Amino acid sequence: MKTLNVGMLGCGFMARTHSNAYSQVGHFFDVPFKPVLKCCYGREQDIEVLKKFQQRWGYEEIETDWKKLAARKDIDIIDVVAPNFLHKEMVLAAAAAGKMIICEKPMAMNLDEAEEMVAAVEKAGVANMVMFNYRRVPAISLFKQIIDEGRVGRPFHYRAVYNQDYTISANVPSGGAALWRLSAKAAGSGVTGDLLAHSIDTAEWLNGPIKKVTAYTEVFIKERKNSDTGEMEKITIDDACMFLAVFENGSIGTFESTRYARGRKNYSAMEINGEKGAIAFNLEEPEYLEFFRYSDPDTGKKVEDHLTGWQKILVTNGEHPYMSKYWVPGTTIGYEHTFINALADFLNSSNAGGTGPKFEPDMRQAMRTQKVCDAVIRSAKEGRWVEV
Ligand code: SOE
Repeated sequence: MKTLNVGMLGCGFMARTHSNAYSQVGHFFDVPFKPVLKCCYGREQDIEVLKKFQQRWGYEEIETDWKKLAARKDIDIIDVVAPNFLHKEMVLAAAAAGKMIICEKPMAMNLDEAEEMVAAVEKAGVANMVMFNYRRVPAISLFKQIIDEGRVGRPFHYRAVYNQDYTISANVPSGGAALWRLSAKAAGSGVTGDLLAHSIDTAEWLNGPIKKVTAYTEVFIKERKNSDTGEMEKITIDDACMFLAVFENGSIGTFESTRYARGRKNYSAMEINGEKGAIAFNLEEPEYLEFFRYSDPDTGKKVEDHLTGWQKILVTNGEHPYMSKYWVPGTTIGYEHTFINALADFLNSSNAGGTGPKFEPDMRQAMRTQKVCDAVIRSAKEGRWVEV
């Protein structure tokens, strides 16, 4: 089996999720590569964190200059898990060096950057993907399967919520290794790029392209202490964002995201309501999918009245997406498995030279989400509907 030498550009939270996926993928899936955790990158000032990360995950080497790592001849795949403002530069360098590329979401700070990245990977002809891991939650994959089987029929409504609560205190600083997500210079946008990007990716995957949006954003805490500089910094990213959407298929949607929803930690939920049925999911109970069957997709015959109601499906059977790769029916898997599933699909895909189907989303497809995010931010700024 071919080895796949991994160069990890980052050593924070997302680097942990991706490193775990490389370590685990061969335990559960047949993949044509044997990943080797070759080298991980971190900034010179984070050297102790980097060393600890290396030891914990078993990387052979460390590097404090990511450009050197991206150019190394013995590296096969570059994994971009650094703060958003570095994604473009890192992807461009990895593409120029002919590496396969995995990039965390949001792929870029804005659409212009995303376009440059797509041009670079396509010119270099390198396999690439953006890590929208939630598509690979088995219950969300089943959500898609049920829609594709025609069991929802004509869709009328789509709604998505992605809420957290970790920035409510004014004492939470911005910047630094952990909280760069609050700083516009490092993150580009707030909840729109960080959380709604997930909701938008899933929504367009399930319900097709969004045609136009109208948005409202809010910044609740206007200034925070930057932990890198020690100075107070003006907060300009969106702390909260709500938008209305019209889909190409004629259905209409609502999207809400905030980091000020007291009690909500990583609450991502979505629901679709159609003529023949409805489906609902929430990430706080990720092993369940709720399905409301109104009528048979083939005959159009309505379900008997006394049997009508929401069905809560425990998505752990071998016939459910991904589940045959894990344990036995009734036993659950978790957050980390969504990254393993995504990596397995990527390594087996035709993009990576495998025999499996084309991997989605690659950077070209993920650029759609960037386009919608940009339209949302523009709409909020200009107070009007924006076509995507
Ligand atoms: C933010 O807190 C965050 O870590 C996101 O950046 C991830 O994409 C999301 O999956 C979990 O929450």
